[in-house]
Amino acid sequence: MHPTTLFAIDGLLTEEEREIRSTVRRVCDRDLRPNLTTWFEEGAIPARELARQFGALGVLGMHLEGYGCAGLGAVSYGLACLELEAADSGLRSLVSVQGSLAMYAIWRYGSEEQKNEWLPAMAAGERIGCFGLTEPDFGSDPAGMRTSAKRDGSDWVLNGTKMWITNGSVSDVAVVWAQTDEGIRGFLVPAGAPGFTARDLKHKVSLRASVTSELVLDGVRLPQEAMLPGARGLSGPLRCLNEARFGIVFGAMGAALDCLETAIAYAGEREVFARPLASFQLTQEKLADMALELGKGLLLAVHLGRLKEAGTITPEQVSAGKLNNVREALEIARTCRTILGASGITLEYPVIRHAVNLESVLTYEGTSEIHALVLGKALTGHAAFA
Ligand code: TGC
Ligand code: FAD
Repeated sequence: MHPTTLFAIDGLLTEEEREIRSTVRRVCDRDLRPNLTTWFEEGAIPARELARQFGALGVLGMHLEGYGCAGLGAVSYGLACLELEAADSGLRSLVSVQGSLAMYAIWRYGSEEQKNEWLPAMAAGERIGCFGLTEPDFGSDPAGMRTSAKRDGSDWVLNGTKMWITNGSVSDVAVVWAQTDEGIRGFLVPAGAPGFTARDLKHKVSLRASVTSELVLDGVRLPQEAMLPGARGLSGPLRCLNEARFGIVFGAMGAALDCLETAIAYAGEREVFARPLASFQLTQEKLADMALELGKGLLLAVHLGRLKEAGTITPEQVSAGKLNNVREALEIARTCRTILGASGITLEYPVIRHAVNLESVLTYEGTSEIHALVLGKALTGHAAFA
């Protein structure tokens, strides 16, 4: 029995949602899976080519309405994230940052001119965007950011450094959040703006099939029209994070599912003490526990997707999904790794790659500790962040 059959997940999906899932899976199998080991080992991906491919597939900003976006439901978007992350978290990252962070920020807060200039080309994957919130000294606490934007006549002048920025050096536009005398505001910084540089971060052990960069803004002069008019204060970027965190609720389960499928197949073929590994009680208990966590995580993901489609989902519910599903996916990846024994430490199987990728997923988009504190605040009424 396939692990998802146990919970009859497919019965919760519409025919269109199942079709979208199959289409994304087919493209992953045909075009992405054969290259994953090389991209991971070399720590390099053909980001432009992938963006165009994802654009043609229709997954970039697929949950947004208008401006060349498909306007599909949250569960469809989640299932696309699940299939992409079943291939590699880095590929889901490329798509989430483009659609849920950069495009969403422009879609939600941008002027009509900004939307028309950027969104259709970004949906097609012809232009890439990134989202610069984190700084070297301010990750979990973005309210303290030092990047500043100061008025100079009718222009703005930006100074500061953003760190750990996915898609940074391959982007045509960076959504940069900065302190102004009217609070935190968002700016669209085009690649090539004088004073703006992006440098890739090397020596990553996790999320190697993803571009991660430092952005430096050294007196970057921008016109008033570069500011996102609709975003004021920290809630601007945090609302974008809710979108990307939602995709991760599904995505993490994709990585977990790929690990579990691999471990079940391996345990069926591998003989130890003259019997298939799958026939031992300890192995079966591991598999049963993992199937339970996977099923519960998928049910939670679909439930949150339906709440999002109904427009009633809350940030705390997204935090609950991100915290639970990434934590459990990482646990599943580590346990599957034990089932594969020594083979589990090689890239011949996807399990160790998913496990090390999930370490990043546990940290970005709000660490597990931050999401626990969000839930703690909701449960007790006391904020324990500071
Ligand atoms: P706090 O005072 O609680 O809130 C400030 C304002 O923001 C509002 N707010 C939210 N709004 C929408 N959604 C949310 N999730 C929100 N959380 C808070 C809040 O109501 C308030 O609004 P207003 O109108 O009263 O001003 O803020 P705080 O400074 O105490 O911080 C709260 C905390 C710690 C939860 C927040 O700072 C946080 O979430 N920190 C984690 C930072 C984070 O997640 N960074 C991610 C960077 S992007 C990234 O990692 C991309 S990786 C992508 C990839 O490669 O896939
Ligand atoms: P810190 O905030 O320094 O946290 C260190 C530790 O302290 C963590 O365990 C944390 O949970 C804990 N901690 C912090 N505050 C508290 C507290 N109040 N109570 C208890 N424990 C606490 N950012 C972007 O803006 N855009 C991107 O595209 C992006 N992409 C990323 C890609 C990758 C591969 C990675 C790894 C990160 C990316 N990030 C991005 C940054 C990511 O969002 C931050 O790393 C994350 O928010 C945590 O910040 P930090 O690394 O500075 O850790």
